[in-house]
Amino acid sequence: MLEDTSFALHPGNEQQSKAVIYRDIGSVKTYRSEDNTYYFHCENGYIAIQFFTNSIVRVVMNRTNKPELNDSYAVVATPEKMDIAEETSDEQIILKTERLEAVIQKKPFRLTVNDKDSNVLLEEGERGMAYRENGEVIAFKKMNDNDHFYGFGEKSGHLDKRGGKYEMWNTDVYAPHNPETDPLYESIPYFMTLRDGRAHGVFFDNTFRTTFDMKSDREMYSYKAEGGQLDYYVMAGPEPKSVLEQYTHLTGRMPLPPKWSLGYQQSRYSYQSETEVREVAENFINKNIPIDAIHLDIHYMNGFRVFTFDKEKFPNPEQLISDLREMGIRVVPIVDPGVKKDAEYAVYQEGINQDLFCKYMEGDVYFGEVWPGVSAFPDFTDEKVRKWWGDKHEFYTEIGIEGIWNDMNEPAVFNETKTMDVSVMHRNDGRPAVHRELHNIYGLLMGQATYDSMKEQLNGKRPFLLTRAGFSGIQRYAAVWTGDNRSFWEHLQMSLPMVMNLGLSGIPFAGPDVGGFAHDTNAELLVRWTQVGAFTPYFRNHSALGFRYQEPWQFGEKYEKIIRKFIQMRYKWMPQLYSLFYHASVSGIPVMRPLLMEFPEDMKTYNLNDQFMIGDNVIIAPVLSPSVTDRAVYLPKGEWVDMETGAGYQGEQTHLIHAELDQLPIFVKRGTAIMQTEWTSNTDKSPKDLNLHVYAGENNESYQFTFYDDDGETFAFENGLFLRIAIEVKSTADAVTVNTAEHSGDYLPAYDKIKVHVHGLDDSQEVILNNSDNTAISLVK
Ligand code: MIG
Repeated sequence: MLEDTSFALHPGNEQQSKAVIYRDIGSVKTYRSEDNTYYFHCENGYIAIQFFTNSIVRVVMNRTNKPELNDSYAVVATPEKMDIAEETSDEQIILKTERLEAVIQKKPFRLTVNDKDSNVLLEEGERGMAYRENGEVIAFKKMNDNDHFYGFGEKSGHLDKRGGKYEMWNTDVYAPHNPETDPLYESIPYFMTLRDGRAHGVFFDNTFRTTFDMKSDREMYSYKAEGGQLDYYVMAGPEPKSVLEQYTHLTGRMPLPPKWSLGYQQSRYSYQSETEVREVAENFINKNIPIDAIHLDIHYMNGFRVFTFDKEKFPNPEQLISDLREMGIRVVPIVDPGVKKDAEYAVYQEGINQDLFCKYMEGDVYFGEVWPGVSAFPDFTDEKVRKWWGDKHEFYTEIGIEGIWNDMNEPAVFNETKTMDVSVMHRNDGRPAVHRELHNIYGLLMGQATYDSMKEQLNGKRPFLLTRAGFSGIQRYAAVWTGDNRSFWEHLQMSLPMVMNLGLSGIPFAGPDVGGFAHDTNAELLVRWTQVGAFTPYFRNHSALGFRYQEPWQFGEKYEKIIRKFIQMRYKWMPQLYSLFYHASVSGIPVMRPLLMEFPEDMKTYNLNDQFMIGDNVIIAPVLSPSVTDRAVYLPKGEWVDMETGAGYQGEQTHLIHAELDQLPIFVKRGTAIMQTEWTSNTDKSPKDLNLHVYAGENNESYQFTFYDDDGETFAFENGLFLRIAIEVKSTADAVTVNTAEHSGDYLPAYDKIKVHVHGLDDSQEVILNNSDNTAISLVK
């Protein structure tokens, strides 16, 4: 109790902070190379430097043995063949690829990584790579005055992570997410440094509890882990976008999600019966509010047993699901990992009889308390268990379910430590290891088990998975929602940098609970949050038991009307958003971007928390505070148009923008274009026409955007059933030219024309449309 009062700051508490003594790796004794890898035997341990691609180099320190290079859960790429130039002298060894160079000083071992022009990316000083006898491994790097840090996955606080200390240990945090609340549910031990317009990345591939200290020392930062190897990758950039491409080359990219998962989703902890779910669905239809999915939280189950339905409240789930499906709505049930200890429950019986649960070394099953009461936990580190768990999902897919929501997969357990006993011994596909080592990948492997099996079961349809916990690579399986936020304006504010940093961490499909999960939301907050949600990659309204319901109509006509407008707006933007999701799936470059991603030269964008971009030409500047109808908007280089008013604004300036409660400031860059359509009540319905909105400029620059579409629900696009149109816009003093020269793919959409709307045309400008000949789609003015 007293810890919550000023007593916590008792003057007697002050302690001299003792400097921790690390053992430095020491000088190089011998070294040799093998393919792309250089092995160094140093005085106090071993180091390997492995060139992965021309622009990615991996560094591994092992205290006692030759580094192990083949046991990552996160990395899916393999090293490429390349030429490495070597220069050696008594003092140093220089290794060069086309895009970067590693300079190794031998006495003691110190590593500098430079780009191809010898600009320093990562540099060691007095301290380098080191460890402690307790197993801790650490890397110290010089911090430049102009370094700004991003990424680190799901963190509270501001966009620029300089000056903070971040821990990776997947944790269920219901307590309010404050600026210093850390860690949260996801562990992405990765960051990007932006320095004077150039970017590089570091991925620390270690599943133990890791800590990134970007705060304690002004000249140095460090990253460390409680155990394992010091194993990290340096990505050369130099643009923020190329860092993302490099990082997702290593850890994989989001598969193209089904279109419906980009639509609006409604959730509640919990809709308690079929009747209630049907009512919610009907309300959306009757009120002309588009919707694509309704989520079922834990009350659908029989006593919270996974893979069951409560027979009284959900007597006919198959009927419910097919009826909703006819209305264009999918049902997404929650699946938690905990399996109730119940001798009469088949899933538990199978788990015990087939030996599938997490156990102690001595053979006892680990039990922990979660919703169903005392429960056992599948050991997802075992191939056999992943298969079993995945197969269990036939229970859902057989009745028409295409989306699953994984919660509590940190794993969360109701006890002091909030998780499983760290001494539980996981099977780990034949290389047993304790939970302390594998905790952070529990959610990732549950995701893998779920996604892979659903993909098999859905006969060619794309599955959708939503997860709370994850590790680097989770984007290969799931979208991420940011857990238990609250209905606070501060949490709306914080959701922007949080989702932007998730995007910078390779996870483009993310979003917060719109409206806030815990606490009672209010009309104004729900409206402003829905405006933001319409543009966050993942768009779901969810709220908690015991608090106000927050479906779009809960605050009366006036607010319902505004909320409807913005959910409909989401659907108008669907062609543009889907194209951006496609781009993210092939490049890793996120849909929702901080401005610094497009304007890395502009320091004003380095910590811009309250604005974001959709793609490379649209800036969203939402109102994020109560009673506010005017806000400052910073517009970077270029000329910008307010989409609603048509007013033009000069870039590299801050403008005061007015936005009533029913308005969301959106700016499009002149000389560019966006693809929209009329809204539909869900993504099943194909739009009749597409609308290409071109914003005339006079800059003589040409703008390119690849529009992408396909059937939205199968993998047929992998066999050529897609439509790709290279759109080119060029504005000069006397003409705006729109060209769709290049079409590819065999997908034939329901629409056959693209209406071109040119905004802000000058009297002296004419519009020239250059249609491609070989297309079923024509451009019309
Ligand atoms: O806190 O399943 O973050 O979205 O509604 C209880 C009940 C466990 C936590 C999730 C939340 C979900 C809730 N769950």
